[in-house]
Amino acid sequence: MRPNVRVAAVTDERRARLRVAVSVVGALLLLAIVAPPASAATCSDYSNQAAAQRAKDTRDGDGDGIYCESLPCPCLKRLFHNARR
Ligand SMILES: [Ca+2]
Repeated sequence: MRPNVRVAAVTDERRARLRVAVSVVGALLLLAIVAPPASAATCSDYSNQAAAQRAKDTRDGDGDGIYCESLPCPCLKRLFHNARR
């Protein structure tokens, strides 16, 4: 009887380790999906709107395709809008 109890304990321990491993992998996958890309910049990384527009790596809050609208010119806003029309 003793060997069977020992085998059962080892199996439970392996299951517990497997659950932990699956949980860790799941958490890492969730982070990879939810986390913003590491290369994302902020508007403060650029000295003017044109530079931010060329890079296109900042967040465009209103989704109009024009990045960092509050930055000073030179600007590419006009060129961008003319190109879309
Ligand atoms: Ca915008």
